[in-house]
Amino acid sequence: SKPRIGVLVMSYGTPESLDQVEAYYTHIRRGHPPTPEQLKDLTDRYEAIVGGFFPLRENTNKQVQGLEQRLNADHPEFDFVCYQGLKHADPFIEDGVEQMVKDGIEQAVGVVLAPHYSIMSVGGYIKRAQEKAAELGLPIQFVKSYHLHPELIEALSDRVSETLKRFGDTPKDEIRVVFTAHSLPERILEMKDPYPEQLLETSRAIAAKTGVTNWQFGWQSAGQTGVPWLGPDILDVLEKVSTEEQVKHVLVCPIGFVSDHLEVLYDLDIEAQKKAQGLEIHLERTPSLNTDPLYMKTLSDVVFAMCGAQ
Ligand code: FEC
Repeated sequence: SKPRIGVLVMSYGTPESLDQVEAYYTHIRRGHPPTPEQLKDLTDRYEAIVGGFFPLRENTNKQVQGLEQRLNADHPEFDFVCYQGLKHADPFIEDGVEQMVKDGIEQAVGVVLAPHYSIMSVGGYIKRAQEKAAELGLPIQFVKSYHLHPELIEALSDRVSETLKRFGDTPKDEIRVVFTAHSLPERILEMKDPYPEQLLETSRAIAAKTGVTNWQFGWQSAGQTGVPWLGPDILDVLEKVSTEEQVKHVLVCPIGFVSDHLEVLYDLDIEAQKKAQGLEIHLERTPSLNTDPLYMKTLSDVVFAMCGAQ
């Protein structure tokens, strides 16, 4: 029979229903329950987004299925079985590892549905999976980042080029392209974290491939934790380019995210859109990757590359 390889596909996770938002939020806050105001604020944001309350769950399910199909089609000499492991919701990362062991998996690869490595993001997923796998004696290798994979750059560049067409006759150099990703606390800079530089590398690669010269990077979705987070925030970017440079057209491309979820559907499509309207900016956003075949190919490649590593 063919060698069987377990693939732990890790992603952020989302609540399954509105009454689970509190438990989810408490988990994100490392066991500290939110105040009633914080909980209401988050619940309101979930209620405001289109495409159902928790599109991330369905999108992640589809990505995991898509990756499994793609891996088995690309490498028929192996039997790939994908398992989900979520950071803040059921099934948790540890559950996914445990399930692999229960199913008799003896060789595994872990990958995160986020292209850029930070010790605070992808590093956290890997640490938890590694610890559980070590406890259960499962050999596992990890993909750390894939932010310059040619198929990923192609998929994102296609989206930028396509979405630029929504600005009609506006000359390309009058449209400011803003690449964004989730902000993190500023202390990652002291840790020499690769996250900011990897994000700039992705941005430069897309700009080069699409011939976009009028671009910049901006952060989004910073938390309110009482410590400084990386900036400038996208809302401040909009304000600044409007008042200081009279920019009237902005295309946001959230390169740090691969799926439709709260941070895209609320933070960009509702919050940033409202800010742009107030400034009379025409704002568009590139569509999320979701199960784009080029993204599935990217994941299949980087997972397969780690199979030889053990
Ligand atoms: O659609 C959904 O249900 C979930 C959307 C979602 C994604 C996501 C991705 C990232 N986060 C990252 C870092 C942090 C840090 C904190 C933090 C807090 C939240 C809260 C919600 C939330 N995040 Fe998230 N994140 C998503 C959702 N995130 C909700 C809590 C309320 C709020 O602050 O808005 C701060 C934790 C703390 O309080 O100490 C840090 C990073 C990513 C991108 C990489 C990845 O996907 O893992 C980094 C999707």
